Amino acid sequence: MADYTLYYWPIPFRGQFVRSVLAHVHAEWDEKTFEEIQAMRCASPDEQPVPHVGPPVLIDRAADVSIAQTEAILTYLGRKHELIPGDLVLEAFTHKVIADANDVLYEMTRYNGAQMWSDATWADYQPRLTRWMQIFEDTGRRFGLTPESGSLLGTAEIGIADLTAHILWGTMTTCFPTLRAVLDDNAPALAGLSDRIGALPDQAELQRKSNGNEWCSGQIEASLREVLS
Ligand SMILES: N[C@@H](CCC(=O)N[C@@H](CS)C(=O)NCC(=O)O)C(=O)O
Repeated sequence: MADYTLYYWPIPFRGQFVRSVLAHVHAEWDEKTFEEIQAMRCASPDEQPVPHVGPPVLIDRAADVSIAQTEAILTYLGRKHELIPGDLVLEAFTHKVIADANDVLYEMTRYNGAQMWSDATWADYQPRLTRWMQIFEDTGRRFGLTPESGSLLGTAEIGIADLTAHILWGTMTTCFPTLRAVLDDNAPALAGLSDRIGALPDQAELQRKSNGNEWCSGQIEASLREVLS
């Protein structure tokens, strides 16, 4: 029996943050089919293993517990597998990094696909996107991160904050290669960290298994590709 079961669409986006941690701790997990995810998403809350609106949902089989919301799942895995520093401030910073990442996803998908990108709105957004990159960069720099070495929060080992930063920026710039130069210009230490994590065998294997260059899928991804072309 697998250690975990993940309900998430067969794309990276929010699910990849969870997969990245599972791969990092060498957990075994299985993933539900599109139809199974859809059925659970549409079930009435009192019939769901954990009441939720959208995936990811993670089931920890041994503990017989189901968790929804990306941040809650990452926190759970982080605590369970000792990937969140015990220090109160660094723990708070870990939550901040996850929340920042979720804000970036929300903005990049124009509020979970509620609106589509146009050339004008994409151009208007550029200062804010580069500011997000600089926010991650400056967070790392304050904890000693350089393009060649270090971690986002200055920990000796890679933790949830590092994996989150890597999946956010590394996956995004792999799926949309024209954004890589923007990342290099605005956040070279962050880019270096993401590359180092991406080169780890488990993370490289996860990336290889990804569904081509798809990121968030659907009309919003098409609209992103349009403005980036
Ligand atoms: N805040 C939630 C957002 C969950 C969410 O929006 N999931 C998307 C996929 S990334 C979904 O399929 N939502 C279906 C829906 O909102 O009906 C989280 O971070 O997990």
